[in-house]
Order: sequence, then structure tokens, then C-alpha cells
Amino acid sequence: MAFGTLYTHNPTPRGFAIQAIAKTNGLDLDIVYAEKENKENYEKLLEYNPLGQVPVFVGADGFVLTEAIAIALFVTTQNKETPLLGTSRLDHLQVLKWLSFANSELLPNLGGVILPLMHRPQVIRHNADDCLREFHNDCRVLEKHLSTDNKKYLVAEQLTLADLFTVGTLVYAVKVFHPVLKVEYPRLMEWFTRVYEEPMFKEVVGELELFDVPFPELPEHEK
Ligand SMILES: N[C@@H](CCC(=O)N[C@@H](CS)C(=O)NCC(=O)O)C(=O)O
Repeated sequence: MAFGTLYTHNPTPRGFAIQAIAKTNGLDLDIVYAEKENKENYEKLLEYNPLGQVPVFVGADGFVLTEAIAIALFVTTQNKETPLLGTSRLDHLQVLKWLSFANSELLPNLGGVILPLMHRPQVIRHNADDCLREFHNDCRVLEKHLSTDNKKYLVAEQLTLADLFTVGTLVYAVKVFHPVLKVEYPRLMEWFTRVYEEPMFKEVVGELELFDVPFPELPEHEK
């Protein structure tokens, strides 16, 4: 029986290392190509990741993991003796640093240049409307995640780095979009406030000053 299924594109640079390491670690992965044109596979992918993005890992036991870096670390750490994370804590952090650099810096930049040459649709966010639509999709992911089992925090029963970092990225979104976020994403806003109010966070970031400025809204049919 396979270790799990990897939803991916043919090809996707975000999947190469994951597949290579799985193979090295003796983990059998079923590969499912889930481009939009592969309608049936794409529909399945959406059940696991409403953003429609790959890679997504679905374990034989039903465990679902999205986000390339998390999947790469999951597959790598199946081998407790793996040399692929370096040998010290500092190596480990440098590995994370390069994963983040490649994933959020190199790839989006390259995609913006190479995809048009391949006559593939541009997937990076190329104007404010696109970004706004994707931002709302991201908010829906957070809202659904937090609503499931009444979660107080993203990962555990208590605050983790995931909460602090993600709330940090949302501070300006809340300052600008608060009227709409409060209505559309109540759980997200509760969680945001809970984390923001943590003394360790608020003492550094300061009082949350909400702006009263005009902001773009999704057209009615996209809400
Ligand atoms: N943050 C995600 C980004 C994944 C991503 O953008 N994947 C691309 C392929 S490499 C994709 O699925 N694009 C399709 C889309 O965004 O609609 C991750 O790191 O896994």
C-alpha cells in the first residue's frame, strides 16, 4: 500500500524535491496530476485544498497536508536519521530559510517569466483585483480551519509561532479591511484579536489602530 497520494502538476517544481526524498526514504507515493484541465482530479484536489493549489499530500490514513514546505519536511522527517536537514539546529534553520526563499521569492518570480513563455496561464497575482480575490480565498481557508472544532489557535490548544507569524502578516489587512472582515470572517477576527492581545505581541506591535479609509471590495458575484 502506498504511503500516500501527492496531488501535483505535470510538472511542478514545488513537487520535485518531495518526490525525490520520498523515493530515497522508501515511501511509495501515488501521483495524481490535478491541473484544471484534468477536471476529475482537480475537483478532488479542491476537496483537500480549496485554493486549488498543489502540491497536496493525502496520507493512506487520511492525513491531509497542504503547502509545499510542510510536505517536504513531513516526507523528509519520515527518516529519523535523515542527513537532509543538516546536522545542527542552525543548519536546520538555514534549511528552512532556503526553503522559504525558494518558495516565496524565486518561484513566483520565475513563474511570472516562464509561464507566459510556455503559454500557461499566469498564476501569480498580477493585479489588485486578483490579489483581492486570492486574499478572500485565503481568509476563507483560515475561517474554515478555525471554525472546525472551535479552534482557538491554528495548530495546538495553545499559542504557537504559526499564530504569531500569521497574525503578523494580517495586521495591515485588518487595519484596512476591518469592516468587511468582521462581517465575513468572524472566527478569523476572534482569533486575530486573541493573538494580537497576547502581551508578548501587543507590547511590540502597539495598539491596533483601525483605519477609516476606502477599500476595494469583491464584486457581488464573487462574494
Ligand atoms: N503556498 C503554496 C503555493 C502552491 C502553488 O502556488 N502551487 C502552484 C503550482 S507550483 C499552483 O498550484 N498554482 C495553481 C493556482 O494557484 O491556481 C505552497 O507553497 O505549496
